[in-house]
Amino acid sequence: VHSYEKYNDLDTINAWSANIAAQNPGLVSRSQIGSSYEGRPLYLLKVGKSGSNKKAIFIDCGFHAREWVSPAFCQWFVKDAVESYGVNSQVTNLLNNLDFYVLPVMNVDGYVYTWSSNRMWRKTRSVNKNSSCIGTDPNRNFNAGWCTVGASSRACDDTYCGASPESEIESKALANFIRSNLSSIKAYVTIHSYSQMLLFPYSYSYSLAKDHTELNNVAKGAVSALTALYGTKYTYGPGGTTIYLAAGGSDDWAYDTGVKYSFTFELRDTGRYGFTLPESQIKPTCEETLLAVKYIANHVLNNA
Ligand code: 0X9
Ligand code: ZN
Repeated sequence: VHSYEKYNDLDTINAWSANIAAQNPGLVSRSQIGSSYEGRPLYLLKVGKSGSNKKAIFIDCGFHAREWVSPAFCQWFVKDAVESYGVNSQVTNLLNNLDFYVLPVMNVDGYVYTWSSNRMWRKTRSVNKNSSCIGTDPNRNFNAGWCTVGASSRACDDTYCGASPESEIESKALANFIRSNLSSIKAYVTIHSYSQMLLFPYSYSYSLAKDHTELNNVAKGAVSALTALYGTKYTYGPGGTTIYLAAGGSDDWAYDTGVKYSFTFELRDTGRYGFTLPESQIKPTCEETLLAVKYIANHVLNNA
């Protein structure tokens, strides 16, 4: 049975997404942007009041299979939208004027594998040529300095970049969707854990993004909104200097493809529990993160 304050398995998340779309027809719709390597559907929710020429924000969760609080956030985000629309003026304004595309679990095969076999699995579950090792790191698989730094060309490694950019069917589906909707998508937000950081381009080099000053200011405001709720400390800045150099990430790819407001969240915690964040922390983590995402969304609405 689905709960926003528990970790839900993929079947439960898929049933939830069908349900929340069915129960909120004027606000939420579900489509499929592709299928995973093992043949599972990649469902995408579109959240917003229908209107013409709306700007959109793309949010994904569950790139890395073991980062369970990430899909929990995507579910929480949609719940907050449907419960707050018409009740909270900020949310109502955001949903009247923006569409949010929410991909609750990007790496569905990996997520299922963390439930069935290995809680610490990170990568996809695709078979690699000339290796018995399975999977590619989906966040090393995008065409942004691909496999030049902070990524491995060895299939057995956790940061394997894959045979080529978008070799993974899940990366390709995501990239194709964003390419097809580039005229409306003004922001890209990808949710990971853990480290309590808000990152923006670049991570494939130390070069400053052309929009560095604005992105830094947005990140600063978003982090201060987040911290205001429970005092959770976040650092922010370009990925390369704030966490580490790592090429092939979806954030850098989205930015270089033309999505100016491109951010990676690393949610709680800083290592005490790490990927196995207790369920008791789902609610506070999601509530504080929501404030940061809404801060970014307001900036996009007013500036993009
Ligand atoms: O290494 C990653 O992919 C992310 N950290 S995690 O611990 N969740 O694996 C950070 C991604 C930052 N962005 C890029 N490297 N492009
Ligand atoms: Zn991650």
